[in-house]
Amino acid sequence: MHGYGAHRIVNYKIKHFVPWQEGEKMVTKSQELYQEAVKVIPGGVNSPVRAFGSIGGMPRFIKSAKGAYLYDEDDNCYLDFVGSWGPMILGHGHEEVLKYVQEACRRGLSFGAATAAEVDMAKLVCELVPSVEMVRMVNSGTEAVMSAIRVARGFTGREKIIKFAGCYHGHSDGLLVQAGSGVMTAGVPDSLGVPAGCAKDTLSARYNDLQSVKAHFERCGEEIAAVIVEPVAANMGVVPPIAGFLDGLRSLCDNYGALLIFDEVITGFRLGIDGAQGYYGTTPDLTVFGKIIGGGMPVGAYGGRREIMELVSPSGGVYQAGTLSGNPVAMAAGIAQLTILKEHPQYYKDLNEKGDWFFGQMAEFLKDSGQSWQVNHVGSLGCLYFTEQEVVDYESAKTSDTKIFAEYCNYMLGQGIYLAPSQFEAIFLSLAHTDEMLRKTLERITIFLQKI
Ligand code: HOZ
Repeated sequence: MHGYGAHRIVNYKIKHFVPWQEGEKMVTKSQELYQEAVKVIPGGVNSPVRAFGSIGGMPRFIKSAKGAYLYDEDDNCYLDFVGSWGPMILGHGHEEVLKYVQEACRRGLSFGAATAAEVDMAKLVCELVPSVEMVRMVNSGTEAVMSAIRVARGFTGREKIIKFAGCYHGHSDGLLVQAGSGVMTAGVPDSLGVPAGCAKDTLSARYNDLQSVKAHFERCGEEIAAVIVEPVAANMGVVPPIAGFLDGLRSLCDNYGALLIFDEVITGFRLGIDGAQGYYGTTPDLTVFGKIIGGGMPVGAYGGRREIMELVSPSGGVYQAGTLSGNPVAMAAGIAQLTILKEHPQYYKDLNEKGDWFFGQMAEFLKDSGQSWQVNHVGSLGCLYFTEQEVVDYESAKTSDTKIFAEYCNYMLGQGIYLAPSQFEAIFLSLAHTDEMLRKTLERITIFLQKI
C-alpha cells in the first residue's frame, strides 16, 4: 500500500486518553493492541509522547517503515514527519545501513568487550566534529547528558548547572526542571519522585535571554560547573537561538570558568555534518549526541576536549560504565549512516533547502491568508505554533493553542500524515521526503488552516 492517499480510514475521532468505553467494540488492531498494552505497560507505551494523550488520541501501533512512510498494524500508510524523533535522516530502512547491520548481527549481537567498530565510530565522530577530541559511547541521550554533567562537575569541582526552561535533556533527576518535550504536556510542572536535593543544583534560565544566565553567574558563578543548552531548542517545538545567544553563553562560561555543553541529540549530524556548532560557529567544551549516531539504534555519546574527557573512567576518576555501550550492531548502523552522510556533503544542502522551502511556504501561506500563527524553523527542523506571539522561549511557546494543535494533528493523521503528537515537538524532514510529498503535505496543511 504505497503512496499518498492509499491509506485506509483511520479512526481518530476520540476525545480522551483512554479511547474506548467499556463494552465498545474495538475497530482497529491499534485499538485492540492499545487495550492490551495499558494492562501491562504504564499508559500503554514505553515513552509518554507516543501515547497521543495531549491530542486526545491513541497510539498507532507501527508494523514497519520504509523511506518516508510508516505502516501500522491495520496497514494504514502514513507519510512520516517524526523519523523516530530525528535519526532517520536517510529515511527508514536504508538498504546500505541495513546491509551493515545484518552483517554485524551475523558476527554477534553483543560481546561486552572492546571491538574495532567502537574505534571506527570514535574516529569518525572526532573527525567530523572538531570540538570532539575524545568520545564515549553510551546507550541513549539521557545517559549521555547525565554522564557529561558528571564529567563537567568532576572537571570543575563545582556542583551547580544552568539549564534553560523548555529545553529537554532526557529524564535524569537533575534535568527534569522546567523540562520540555512530554513534560510540557504531562499536566504536572515537573516529575514526581525527583528528590529536592537532586534538583537544587539545577538553575533555570530563559532561552535566548543572556541576562537571565548572567544573573545566575553573578550570584553564584564560582559554584557553576556548566551551562547545558540545546543550540536549537527542539523540545518546545522549534526555537532557534537569536543572534549572539550561543556566543554569549560561550563568553559567560569562559569568564566564570564553567563548561559549555551543547546537547546535540537533535541537531547533531542533522543541521550539518558538524551539527549546530558548525552551523552557528560556536564551540562548546562538551557535546552530547543521541539516536542519530546510532542510525536509529539505541545509542548516545558524549565527547569534547581531551583534557576533560581524560577524566572519564578508567583513565580518570569520573565513573561511568555500560555493558551495552558501543554495542556492535548499533555501531554498525551508526557508522553506516554517518559514512553515507560524510560521503555526500550535498545531502545537507538538499535537506536544508527542502526545509527552507517547506517551512517558508507555510509561513508564506499564513502571511497571504492574514493568519498570524507562527512558523519556526532551522533547516529540516520546524514547528507550526497556534499563537500570534513570536516564539522565542518557553513562555512564548506555551501561548500556543494546544486545542487547535490537537485538531490539526488529528486532521493530518486522518490524511495519512504522521506528525509528532504534541505541540512541543519538531517536524523532522528526511532525505526520503520528495518535493511531491512535501507539496501534498502543504496542500493538506493549507486546507486545515483555511477551515479554522
Ligand atoms: N522530545 C523527545 C525526543 N527528544 C520525544 C521522544 C520521546 O520522549 O520518546
